Amino acid sequence: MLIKPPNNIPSSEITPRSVYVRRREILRLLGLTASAFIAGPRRMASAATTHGAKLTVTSRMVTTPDSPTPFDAVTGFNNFYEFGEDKEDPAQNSGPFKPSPWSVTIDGECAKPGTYTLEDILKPHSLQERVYRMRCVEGWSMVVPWVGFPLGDLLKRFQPNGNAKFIAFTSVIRPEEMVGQRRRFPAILPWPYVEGLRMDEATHPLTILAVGIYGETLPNQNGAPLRLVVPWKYGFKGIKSIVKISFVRKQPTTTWSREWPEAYGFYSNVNPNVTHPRYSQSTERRIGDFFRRPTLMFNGYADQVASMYTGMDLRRFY
Ligand SMILES: Nc1nc2c(c(=O)[nH]1)N[C@H]1C(S)=C(S)[C@@H](COP(=O)(O)O)O[C@H]1N2
Ligand SMILES: [Mo]
Repeated sequence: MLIKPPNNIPSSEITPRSVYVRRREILRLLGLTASAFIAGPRRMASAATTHGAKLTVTSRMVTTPDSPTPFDAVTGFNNFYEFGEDKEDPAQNSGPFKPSPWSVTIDGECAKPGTYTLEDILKPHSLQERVYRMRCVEGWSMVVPWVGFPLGDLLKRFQPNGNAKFIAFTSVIRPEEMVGQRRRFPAILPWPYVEGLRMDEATHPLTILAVGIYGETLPNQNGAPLRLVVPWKYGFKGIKSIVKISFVRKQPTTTWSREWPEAYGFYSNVNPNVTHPRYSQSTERRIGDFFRRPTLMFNGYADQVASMYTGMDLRRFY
């Protein structure tokens, strides 16, 4: 059971999340940025990530002329609150997590619901490399060479019916292996982490399930063994360590819109024109760069995805 503090504790006695977050922002603004961390010897030592098994990749799609963010940054600077709130926590704390064996439950509005082993989930799909720009709502961005396959190809196999309008995703709950899930009073987030996509977004050819980065199986901190990647949306839509994929009728709840609905909507499309109460969305800092660069509409993927949102007020449906 998740126990939250009663609402009548005076706010002076508890540290609101915004204060924790602000403290980290201040550190970052003081120059303790990811690039600074990664350049430092202490950081190098703690960021050393065990390499995964080599994956066989059959094709490659590069969607940006920018070079990929170095492996040590992609694996050393992460958000994965199940392993803690700070960017270096996932790399440091995810060692005890065991992504194998793994199974995924497919349920809801489809002809073939069931619980499948990861091997069964992956068997019919050939793996592709997809080099995507990624943009976190906090203002940093990366270029990541993912290895995966289109989510739409997987969804088809389970034969969704006409009621399947959205896909809901659920992450694993394993407090024994995930130190961030053991925190109480208050819990870091309500577990499990959940996300969702509209059916057309889920089946868009750019939307992939990833099993690797840099030609190797995913490190734990990046969402082993299976995570979502939707490059025109903010990073938090890319739910990690997925255990359930549900075909649903109604727009599902998502972790961050439940936490702070004014800041995080269901769509969460990268949009420099929609302001966020804490982080600027108009520019971003590519990890490894010194200067910020403008953030592009739909993270630069407008040509491929804008038509899905024709006629929608994207300030209202943020
Ligand atoms: N289960 C789970 N998935 C998650 C998160 C999380 O805390 N828990 N963080 C999200 C956020 S905020 C970001 S920016 C991306 C980061 O993915 P990366 O570490 O592979 O760059 O994962 C997303 N997926
Ligand atoms: Mo994020």
